[in-house]
Amino acid sequence: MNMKKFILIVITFSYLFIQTLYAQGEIKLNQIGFYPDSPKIAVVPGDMGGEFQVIDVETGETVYVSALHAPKSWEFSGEQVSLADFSDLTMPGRYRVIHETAGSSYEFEISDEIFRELSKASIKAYYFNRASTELKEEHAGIWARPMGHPDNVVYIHESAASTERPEGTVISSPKGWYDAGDYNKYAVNSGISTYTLMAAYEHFPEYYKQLSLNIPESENGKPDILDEIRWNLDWLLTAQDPHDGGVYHKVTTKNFAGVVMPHETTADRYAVMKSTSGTLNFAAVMAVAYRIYDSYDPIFAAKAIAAAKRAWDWAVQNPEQYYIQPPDIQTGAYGDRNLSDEFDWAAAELYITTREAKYWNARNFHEINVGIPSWSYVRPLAWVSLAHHRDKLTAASDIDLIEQRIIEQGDELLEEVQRSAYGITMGRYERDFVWGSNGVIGNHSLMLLQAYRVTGDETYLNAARANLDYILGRNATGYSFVTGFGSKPPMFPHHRQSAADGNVDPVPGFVVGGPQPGQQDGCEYPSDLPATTFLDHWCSYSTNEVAINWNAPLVYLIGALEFYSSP
Ligand SMILES: [Ca+2]
Ligand SMILES: [Ca+2]
Ligand SMILES: [Ca+2]
Repeated sequence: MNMKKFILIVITFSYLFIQTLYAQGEIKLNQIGFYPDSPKIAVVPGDMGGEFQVIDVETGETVYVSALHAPKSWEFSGEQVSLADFSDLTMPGRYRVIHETAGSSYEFEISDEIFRELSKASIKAYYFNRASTELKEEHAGIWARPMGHPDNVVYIHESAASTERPEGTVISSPKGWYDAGDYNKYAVNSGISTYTLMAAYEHFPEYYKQLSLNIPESENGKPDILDEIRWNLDWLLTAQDPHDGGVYHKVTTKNFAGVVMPHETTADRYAVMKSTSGTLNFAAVMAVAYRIYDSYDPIFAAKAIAAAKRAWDWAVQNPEQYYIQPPDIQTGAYGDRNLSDEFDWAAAELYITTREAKYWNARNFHEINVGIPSWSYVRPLAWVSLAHHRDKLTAASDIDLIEQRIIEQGDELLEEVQRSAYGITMGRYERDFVWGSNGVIGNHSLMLLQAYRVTGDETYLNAARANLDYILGRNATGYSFVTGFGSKPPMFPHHRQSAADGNVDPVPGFVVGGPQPGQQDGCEYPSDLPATTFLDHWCSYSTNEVAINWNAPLVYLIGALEFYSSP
């Protein structure tokens, strides 16, 4: 036996020894890894104390040893945990964290561009959810599928009937993204989702201009993220009634489809009720679209801003047309009885784009706070856009106010990071562990990143990085919550295509809803606690569904980290 072979065998054995001695995944960390210069934290369960080691998995050598932090308890998972901080380890490579009593983490990597593939996949998830098109193998690989929902025949529902478009009128409303695990299209949830992707581009255009997603538009010379967003904007434009500017709340079947592929559903599709909430979301998004698309497609951009103004005018005329689910429609309602935040957001975007003081003056920005964005609470998005454009606004606005609001929100979130046993923001607000909790932490991160952008203080950036660590494995469930990424990703998301396609691996790049104690689906859960009530099962639509509004802040977060961490 030559020496080389001998060494290889020794390495293999020591590696296998490490693998068998320590249960993998007991120590929780980001299962993809870390940038060389970013903080690196693992969470060790229990209160055993002592030292932890970082092992190079190729050589089997211990490359870092340090003491665990003092244990803290985390009420959301009913655990005591200690943080293991190995931020000083900056050498690129593949590693594992071990502790002699607690066990081992999964393997992870330290590298530049560590989240580049995840960044692409999180955007490409939208491509996989495109309505009205075939997904070809050259773009979709094993997830190729025939076209579903052409939506060139959509009936005006009784609730949406008008003089010009009586009940049963046929309109064409193709394209758009399927909202979630289901196959319907909702103006309200499209609002925050499409906005957040556009904000990612608006804030980091240099990063996205070079990011190729291998989608059908990859060779057209325009940024692929803009091509992907456009697929939904094209649909959204068709959801506006050209006769009055009001926007249909949704394009939907009457009931949810079974567990079938898109092309296997044939139920009629309806445009349902114009709503103030849908119309204001539309106004905000189309106002942003003008800014994003004007240099690539000025004709489209002009159409978008004109549509935004008409939508705003309709909403001002119809300020309380709250969505009411008609008795024969069973799909998602996205009902919202407080539209002051939608008015604030649409006003802010129209003001930024048009520079007309009347939009700023339509609302009282000095009297409103920030908060965390969600589909029903979009006021923070106004502050995000105002902060990005603050140096170019007219005298009508107030730069100091905008910066102050963003920093206050960032500081509120940092307080929780310092208190938290897991070193993250989850738990700051009573409703953090709610349906779509992974969207919540994504939106916490979005707001932290705005505070970083305003101040340059890396404490905010590092808190956002910690939140991504949570999504990718540094959490009490031990899962990486993104399909296709990490050592223990969800395999059975509540996503009809993934469940019906015959592939073992689910469609990649989707973050699942995440833990929350509601158990609205009646599945059998291993826990009742907020941070551990999670089930990787089709049954669990309350913790394991996917949705366009949960992926969007993840896209933003990863893109921002890749942008700021470029060497
Ligand atoms: Ca392109
Ligand atoms: Ca609202
Ligand atoms: Ca499958």
